[in-house]
Amino acid sequence: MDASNGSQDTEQTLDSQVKAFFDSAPPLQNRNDIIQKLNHFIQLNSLSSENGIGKRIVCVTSGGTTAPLEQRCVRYVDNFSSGHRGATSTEYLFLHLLLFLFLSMKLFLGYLFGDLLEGNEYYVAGYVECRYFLKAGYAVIFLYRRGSFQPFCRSLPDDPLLECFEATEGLNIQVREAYSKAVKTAIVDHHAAVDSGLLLKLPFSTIFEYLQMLQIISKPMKDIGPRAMFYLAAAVSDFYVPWKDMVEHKIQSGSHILDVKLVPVPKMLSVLRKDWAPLAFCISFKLETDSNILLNKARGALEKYNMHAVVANELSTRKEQVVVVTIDDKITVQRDKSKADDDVENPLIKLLSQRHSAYIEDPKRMR
Ligand code: PAZ
Repeated sequence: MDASNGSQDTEQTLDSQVKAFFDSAPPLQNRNDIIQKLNHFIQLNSLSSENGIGKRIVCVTSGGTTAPLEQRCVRYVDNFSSGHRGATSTEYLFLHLLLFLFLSMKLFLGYLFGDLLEGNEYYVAGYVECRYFLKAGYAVIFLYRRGSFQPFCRSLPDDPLLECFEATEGLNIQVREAYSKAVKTAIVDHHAAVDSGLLLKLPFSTIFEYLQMLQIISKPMKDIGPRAMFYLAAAVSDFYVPWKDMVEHKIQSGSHILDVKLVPVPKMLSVLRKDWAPLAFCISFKLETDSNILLNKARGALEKYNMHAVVANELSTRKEQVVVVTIDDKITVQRDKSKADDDVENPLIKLLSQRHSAYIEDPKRMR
């Protein structure tokens, strides 16, 4: 068999594995609702631009998928991911945007009260800055694991309702002083992002839900070409029990051995890149616990799935440092340790959004 036949066979195997996965997956309960919200979101953000081209839209995936062991699921295989990476990255994707809104206001005021303020200079400066931040701003589809970290809510304690609020003597509810800043940020920034149509949050739990939703999202994302970005930080199950092989009822504890056969999840990153949204800018993540193999594995994923970049991270240092692996670069990105509240996602998003800009200008140059 020659090499081309070999790769055709592999593609056919992958295609049939993908088909088998989706054919046997339990249908998404709120499929139509998701499609409707998504289309509305993408339409809104595709139109809203000063040059008529539309905003960049990123799908951030966050948290871990579960692999159920029973159809009426009581037990499942899970992984450690907290969703911190996805939630934090989303905030930094917006940071540019909040600045943009601020500058828009400045622009508007400059226009109205140009003479009273600093005249045309003020207006022109605002306009130039606006254009810059419009370029950097993203609308975000946040595909997240139910119960994982949420954008703008990272500083809240584990049990926010009970820990952040207290009853006064008159039985009114008030925010505890210690949490007033965190609560204000969570409410104001989160609602501002959602209400202005710039943040769409879609929750998943199982690997079946996650992959069906990713496929649904990629359809309208395909239409916006290189302005679409996938930032795939979710920890996706490598193995699962196909729905048709799964027992219906709770597995009984009588036997000494739990005999469950898990099979590999089809490699959807290839399908996303090749078929679902071939022009989108695609970033995947690679996590390892052994730093000696991390960069080779990341490089392998970059080539195998034809990603534009793979972010390599090691479990114990993942909040301090990551390495962005591209076809011709390995860039170490670190949190600014001199600032207590800096996150590694701050320089990471800056770098990736610059790379995305270069890609939009010339998609062929970057692959
Ligand atoms: O969710 P979190 O902040 O606790 O961890 C983030 C992460 C390590 C899951 C992410 O950076 C990552 O590497 N995701 C891909 C994991 C993988 O499948 O290799």
